[in-house]
Amino acid sequence: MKIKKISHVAVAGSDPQLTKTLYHDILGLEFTGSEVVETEGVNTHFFKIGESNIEMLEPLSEASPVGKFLAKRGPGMHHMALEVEDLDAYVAKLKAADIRLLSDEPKSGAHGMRIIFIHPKAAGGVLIELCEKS
Ligand code: CMX
Repeated sequence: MKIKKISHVAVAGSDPQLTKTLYHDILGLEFTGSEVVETEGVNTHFFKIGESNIEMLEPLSEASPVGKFLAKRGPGMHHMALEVEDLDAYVAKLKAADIRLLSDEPKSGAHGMRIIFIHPKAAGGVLIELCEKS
C-alpha cells in the first residue's frame, strides 16, 4: 500500500463559468471535462495540472454536502484527494486506528474511482478523500 499522488484539490463554488474563465482562459489549464456524481449530489469540473487536477465542485442541490458547505462557509477549498494503492488496506488501517470515516466502505466517485472520506474533525479541519482506480 502506498500514496501515489495528489489526485485533486477540490474547490466548492456556485459559478462554474467564473472558474472556467480563471482556470482555463486566464491561467491556461486544460479543461478535461465534467461529470455528475449523483451519489454525492455534485457536478464536477476537472482542470489538469501535470499528474493532478483542480476539481471544481458545483452542488446539484442545497441539501447536498457541497450545497450545505457553500451555505455555511461560502466558496472555497473543499477537500484534498490522495490516490492510493490498496484502498481497502488503508480503510482497514484507519478503522483500526479509530479514525472517523464518512462511510463504512468506499463508494463510487468521478472517473470510475473508488472513494472514501476522512472526516475533517479527524484530520485537523481538512476533508480528505482517499481514492483508487477501480
Ligand atoms: N472541510 C473542512 N471542514 C468541513 C468541511 C470541509 N469540506 N465540511 C464541513 N466541515 C466542518 C464544518 O465546518 C463543521 O465544523 P464546526 O462544527 O466546527 O462548525 C463540521 O465539519 C461539521 O460540518 P456540518 O456542516 O455540521 O456538516 P455535516 O457534519 O453534516 O457534514 C461532512 C460534513 C464533511 C460530513 C459532509 O460535508 C460530507 O459528507 N462530505 C463528504 C461528501 C462530499 O463532500 N462530497 C463531494 C465530493 C465529490 C467528489 O469529489 O466526488
